[in-house]
Amino acid sequence: MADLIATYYYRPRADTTPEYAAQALAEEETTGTWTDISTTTEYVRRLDGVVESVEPHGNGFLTRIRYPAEIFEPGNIPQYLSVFAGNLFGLGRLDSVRLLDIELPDSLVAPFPGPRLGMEGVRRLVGTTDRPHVGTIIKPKVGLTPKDTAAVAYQAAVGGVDLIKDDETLTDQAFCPLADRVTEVMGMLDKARSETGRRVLYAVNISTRPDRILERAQVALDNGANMLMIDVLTTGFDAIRALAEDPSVQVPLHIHRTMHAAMTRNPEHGIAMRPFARLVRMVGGDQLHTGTASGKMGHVPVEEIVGDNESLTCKCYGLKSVFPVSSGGLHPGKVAAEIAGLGTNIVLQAGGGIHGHPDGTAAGARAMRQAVDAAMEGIAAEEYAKDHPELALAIKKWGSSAART
Ligand code: CAP
Ligand code: MG
Repeated sequence: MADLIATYYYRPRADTTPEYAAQALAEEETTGTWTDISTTTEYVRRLDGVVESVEPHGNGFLTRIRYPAEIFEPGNIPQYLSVFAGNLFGLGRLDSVRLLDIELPDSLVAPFPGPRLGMEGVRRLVGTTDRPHVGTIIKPKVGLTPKDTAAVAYQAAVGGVDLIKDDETLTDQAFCPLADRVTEVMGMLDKARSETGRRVLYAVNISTRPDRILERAQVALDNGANMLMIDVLTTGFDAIRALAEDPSVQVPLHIHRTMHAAMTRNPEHGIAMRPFARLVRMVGGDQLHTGTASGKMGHVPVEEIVGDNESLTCKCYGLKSVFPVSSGGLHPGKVAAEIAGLGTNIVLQAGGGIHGHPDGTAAGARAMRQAVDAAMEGIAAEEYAKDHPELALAIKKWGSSAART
């Protein structure tokens, strides 16, 4: 397949047939416009978008549009997005339209680096083979000093997390300068490692203007960072690419997707997570948030998240896998539901679900690890909690159910 196929769900305007609407979409994104024009010379026709199919689906229709590969500038993601995720969302002929997925030809993926470490590389760094990783987010989201941030990180590390991350709104504010934060946190993680023997990754949020992302990454790395975090939708796909392609950046990249729900949440209109997941894998993210089976932002069906995660881990384009991250409203009582829904190749992250534990952060981390151990051994959490007090206290506070938060 040499061309790019995009799949859309859509509802045509009342006065428009589904076929006409699909054709209007294909023309708008390739060689046409709202009316016929006299300037389209015959040789341009090779770039026409083609409606491959239209079929009823739910309240509307599905269409697959073939975009000739030649219309794309290889390696230029802003231009790719302008084609398959551009003007079409505003077309009046469609009452609603949602980009569901993109199938790219090898020629349009080849220019991209893909993940440097990938899921397998992150597992090797931490020393795991098949269990889910447990992560936490420093909470409160913003406000702590570097030293207090490090103190929270230390408690999470000795409690057993594999990963600690900044929250999506913490970057390099005056109340917690990035360089100081990295120095303090890494110092405390070294202390934890001397006591536990375990390496814990700390994803420092370096999100900033793309032309300064490498400079900020260097500041983090110079202060000992062993992982970098980028908010992909607010920072840009090519900021990740710049890091993945730079030989001085040899640490894994944790990709947060804040702002995604403005596009992914509405099942009738917007952009599903899957196209974003495919682009993040291409530009080199090693881990990516894709949602929870049972958490607080549960607006996407679990089977859709499973498919999104498969787009991160499938053997395709010769790219390494990306570690899917399940995060948002999770706590130890939800671990079994997450694993049942999303499997074990997952990073289970809990912020409030660790720092809100009645006995504090370290106990919250222990409770998460105990919940993972229970699920991996096929033992119900309530049963396992009978001789694991930290898990018992978490279940007493938050319960243990698959019901979304
Ligand atoms: C979770 C979180 C994450 C969201 C991201 C938050 O904290 O730190 O950013 O989960 O959502 O700020 O809400 P809690 P997604 O564990 O305390 O909920 O992964 O869907 O992008
Ligand atoms: Mg957050």
